Amino acid sequence: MDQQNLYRVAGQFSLEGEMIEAVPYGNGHINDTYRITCRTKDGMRRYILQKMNRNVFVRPEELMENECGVTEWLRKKITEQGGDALRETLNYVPTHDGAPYLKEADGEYWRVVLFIENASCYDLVEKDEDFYQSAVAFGRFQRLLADYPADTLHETIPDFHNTPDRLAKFEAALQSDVCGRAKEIPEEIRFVLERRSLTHVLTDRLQDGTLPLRVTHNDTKLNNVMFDNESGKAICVIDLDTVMPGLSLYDFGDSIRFGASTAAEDERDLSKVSCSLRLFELYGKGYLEGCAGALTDAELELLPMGAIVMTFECGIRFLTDYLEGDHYFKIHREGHNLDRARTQFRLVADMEKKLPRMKEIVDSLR
Ligand code: ADP
Ligand code: GN1
Ligand code: MG
Repeated sequence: MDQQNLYRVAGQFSLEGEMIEAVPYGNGHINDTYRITCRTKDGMRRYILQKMNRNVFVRPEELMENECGVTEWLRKKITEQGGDALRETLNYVPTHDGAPYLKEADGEYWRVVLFIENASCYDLVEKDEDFYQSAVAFGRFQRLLADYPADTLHETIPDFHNTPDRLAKFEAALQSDVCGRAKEIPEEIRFVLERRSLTHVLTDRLQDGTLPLRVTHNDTKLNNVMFDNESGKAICVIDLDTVMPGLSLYDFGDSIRFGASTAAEDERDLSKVSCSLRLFELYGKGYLEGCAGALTDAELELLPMGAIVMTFECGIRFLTDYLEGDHYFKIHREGHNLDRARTQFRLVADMEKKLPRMKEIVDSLR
């Protein structure tokens, strides 16, 4: 997107001051994100401008209805508890017409949020303490939304964490093999098919009522939380596109998948990839604290399985996208989704070995 167009789009929102810069920003896999800088009378004002991914979110109006509802709720609770709602949740900036998002003539949808200043986002755990802080933040996020009217939330991506459905989609992609890539990846295919039964572990327990449905974030990777540069505390959970009814195990599991890995999600040297039990324990401790006693015995028991299933599911999704020609996740190199799938499967295999130890750790935290 060229600068002129970015300026034109951003100019339709109620920004303060004169726009002086628009640059691509962040490492998200889904939306097109830009940082906008404006010069004001007394300094600078920055914003995040995002083009919502229409391929992923087919009903952006519903997406924004969810996000406005959830952030309004959070703003109220944060303020009541003496927090700073301008930094501790997302704040949407309206268009000049007072709308929370912009629909362009070409059918694209855009939104603007206040840039959270003096805060950072991490793609890898640099300090153990950060991972612990992110756990407290995601646990607290869930607690703040515990009494949110879940029936008002739209399902922004149907079957998002329906792992058996993810497997079915993988099998369909394998069958069609539109890019002729299946022949290159026999080992990865075998890895998935050998573990079919794993996909049911959480959904079966949801269906039989063992696990409670909650309002969850559903995309709890480390770079979806912002840390205050001064206090080091995780202050704001971002990327609210997938806030929907779900399982606490989705949130816990996805955080472990991304943050407790000893390597990046797209690391090519698989010998570097493993699940750190130290980070698993740290996250578990923070998450239980953040949830403040809300988790049931059944949820606690299944936390380690949650990590395995979510990692497996994510690997299946990356591999499906690879087979289908990389049209879901943004890629930055040839074979990027395959590399990502391989790290996830390496993690699954490692977690399977470490499962008894992971269970002991959770028991020690209860
Ligand atoms: P995606 O769905 O593509 O992951 P995100 O909403 O997570 O998009 O945004 C991508 C990145 O942009 C984040 O990882 C973060 O680095 C940055 N970002 C998003 N919102 C803000 C914000 N309000 N303030 C500062 N940085 C932000
Ligand atoms: C995507 O949007 P982002 O980059 O935070 C994806 C997650 C995956 C993740 C893998 C809406 O997250 O589900 O787990 O990539 N988000 C969506 O890194 O599909
Ligand atoms: Mg994100």
